[in-house]
Amino acid sequence: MGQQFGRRSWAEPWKIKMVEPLTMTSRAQRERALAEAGCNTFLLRSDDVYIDLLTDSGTSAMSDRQWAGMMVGDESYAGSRNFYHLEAAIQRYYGYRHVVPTHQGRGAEHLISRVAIRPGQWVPGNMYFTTTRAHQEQAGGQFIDVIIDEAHDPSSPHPFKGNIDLAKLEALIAREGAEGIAYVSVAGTVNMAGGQPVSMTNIKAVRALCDRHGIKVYLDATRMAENAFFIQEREEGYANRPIAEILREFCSYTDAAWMSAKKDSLVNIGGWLAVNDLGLFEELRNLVVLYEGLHTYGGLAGRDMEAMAIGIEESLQDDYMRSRIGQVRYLGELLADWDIPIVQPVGGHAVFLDARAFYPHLPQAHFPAQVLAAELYLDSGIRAMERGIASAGRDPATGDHHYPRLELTRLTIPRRVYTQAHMDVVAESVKCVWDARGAARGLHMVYEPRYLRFFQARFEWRDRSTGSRTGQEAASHPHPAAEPAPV
Ligand code: PM9
Repeated sequence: MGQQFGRRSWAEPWKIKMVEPLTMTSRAQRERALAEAGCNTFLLRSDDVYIDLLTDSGTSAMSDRQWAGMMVGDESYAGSRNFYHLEAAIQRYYGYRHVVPTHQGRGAEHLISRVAIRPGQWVPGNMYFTTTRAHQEQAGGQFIDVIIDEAHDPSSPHPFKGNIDLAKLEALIAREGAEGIAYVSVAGTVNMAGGQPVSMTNIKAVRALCDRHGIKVYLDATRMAENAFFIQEREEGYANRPIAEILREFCSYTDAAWMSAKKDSLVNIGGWLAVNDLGLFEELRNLVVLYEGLHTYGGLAGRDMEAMAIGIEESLQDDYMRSRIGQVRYLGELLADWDIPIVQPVGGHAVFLDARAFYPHLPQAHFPAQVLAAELYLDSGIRAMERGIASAGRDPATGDHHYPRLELTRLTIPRRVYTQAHMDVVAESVKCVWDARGAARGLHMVYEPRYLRFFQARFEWRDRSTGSRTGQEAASHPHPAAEPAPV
């Protein structure tokens, strides 16, 4: 008790009004379900999942205010009042002048990539993201990673592992010229690095460098509210500034943003593009009608836009964000206390397990992070996601696998959904899988889709003693490397 004196814990600044039962399954049921899913957690039915940490995307619990907002949806085809509420919220909190709604983040990525990239141009960014890079490549661009080296090291304690390495960016500009660069693609926080933030100092320096060369800076704002929390916590001069103010200042150093509102903004569906340049806006507003819907709904119902407008405001409350990050950190600290290898520092939306450190006996081509997600599901019905070689896909030029330095399994925490007790259960299951790590065997891919393969790929277990594919599996499924998918 003495040790507890003076302690002040955080707690969620809300209480629970409605509950949704979870499904408990037996080990035998999970073995069957995982086999049917080709050992890919994306292919599991959610009814076979106990605690769902696949993603924080579209999985938030909405507030009573958001649900009330759903009831005042204006479903007019054109000029819905909910669009104007959304537009006003984005202008107020993110600070951009013009807004184009889209059905979700990748809808926005598609449009901005088509409009802003000329074939052959480079798109430097602070680590790739799967859908972002896919759209940049589809538009003829070539993504190039200019994040600081520390981001690729799971144990580096750097407080802003999402930062852009200015020397790398400058070298690229010197080599290719400003004309060869479509724009600088900055994401805050950086998903694939472990939800790691970008500092205000860094974005200001990127802005200054790009201004010298006349290059645009575009922001993936998907988890920028969480990024703003880390600036408040870690960067000098920001401790007493509200998250909302920090967010707006950060955005002010960028020319445009795209958003998957399914994350920060606490909604189940939605996205947007926001830009300052009128000419760019007109191009985007024209293109949206071809792919998403009219420029005042962009593939969304009026009620979705209303929930998003309210969610934006709720996502920027300081006490909410403290509990949001606090919950993720709580899980990370439980695991770190047991010396389980995770990406440090713990990021904004997830705890990332270091699958290389779990399974040093498995080569990366045997999909260790996929193995870890499968083992965790088998142990307890908890669903995680692979963020390693399967997610990284193939080089479109050579057809070879990308071999990312980070081979991670993501325990993604939905917002306002699970309790601290759920986090305890998750940590205990990870500990069981950690204790049994020596017995894990690898996987091989038996079906590889052309685009974003991690979503729908199928795997089979390798032979336990030799690590090789079994004769029957090898005969019925050609090795994927023999037939590179033309991404
Ligand atoms: N992120 C995630 O689970 C959902 C799909 S990929 C597994 O992390 C960023 C930084 C994202 C993101 C989606 C998108 C695309 C863009 N940028 O899913 O299309 O993390 O709304 O957004 C996912 P949409």
